Amino acid sequence: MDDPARPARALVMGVLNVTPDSFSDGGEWFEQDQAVLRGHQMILEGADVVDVGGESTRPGAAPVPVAEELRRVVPVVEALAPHVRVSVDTTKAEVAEAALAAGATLINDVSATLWPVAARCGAGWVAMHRQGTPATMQQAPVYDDVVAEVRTLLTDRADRAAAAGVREVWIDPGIGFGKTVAHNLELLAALDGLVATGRPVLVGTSRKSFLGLLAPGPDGAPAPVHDRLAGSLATATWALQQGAGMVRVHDVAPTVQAATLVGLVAARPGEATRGGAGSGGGTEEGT
Ligand code: HH2
Repeated sequence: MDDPARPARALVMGVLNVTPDSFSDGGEWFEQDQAVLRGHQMILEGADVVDVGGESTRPGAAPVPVAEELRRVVPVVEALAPHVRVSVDTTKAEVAEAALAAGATLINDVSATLWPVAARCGAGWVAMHRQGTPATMQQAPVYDDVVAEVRTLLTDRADRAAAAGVREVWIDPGIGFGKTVAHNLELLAALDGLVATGRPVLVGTSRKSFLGLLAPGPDGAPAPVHDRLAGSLATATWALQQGAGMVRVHDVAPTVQAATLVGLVAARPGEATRGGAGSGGGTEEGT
């Protein structure tokens, strides 16, 4: 471990939606000042990347015109980029280009089509898998083999991006994007197969609806969006343990804690059962 104050761990991408209608934080950071403050808060909480988005991708979300998306995203990117790595969550080439010019260095692309922009601008690129568009994607997602189809699409796009000259290419199975609960669970169970492709893997499960459906309250209703932290942390931890290089989350501080723990355990095979000499051992609060 190089720096004991900052142990090696996978990356945490904090979600910053400058939108009125995102599924879990819509309207919370729609004012630019509030968005920038939230970005700084996430930096203090340990976010490695802040992912700025100006268009919701939730099922049924209304499309946002380019000019409006630019208005939402660019000033926030400009304010945060001197302080943290910023990615732009967009499917529009114009918005990606403007955000890169404002200081972003990573395009988070849920359409998996913007690699030419990344190549032209020398930026990193995330290729996410989705079936359909926000208008239709959750109506009746169907796959013969969800794991194989997602892997094939992502490796194909990643290879094209690399051939076009993009040096940093992430792949993301797109949890919740045209997937049933069973599809999401299958993809999470098979994450090691995506990791084995050799591309760095990003996973976003944070607060998503399958977590609510899998954690119903006493009345049988799905857990509401702000009651999904346990599922978000459990699935982020699972993803990291399977070898994901980055998780995309709304709750940065607890995820950084979880990622740090995963990193510490992964770096010390055998130590846990030997009592952890030099690891701090127990504390006065107990073990
Ligand atoms: N999920 C959302 C948006 N962007 N990008 C990647 N790479 N992976 C994801 O899983 C992913 C993503 C949806 O979450 P959120 O941004 O909170 O909601 P909304 O799209 O409603 O703004």
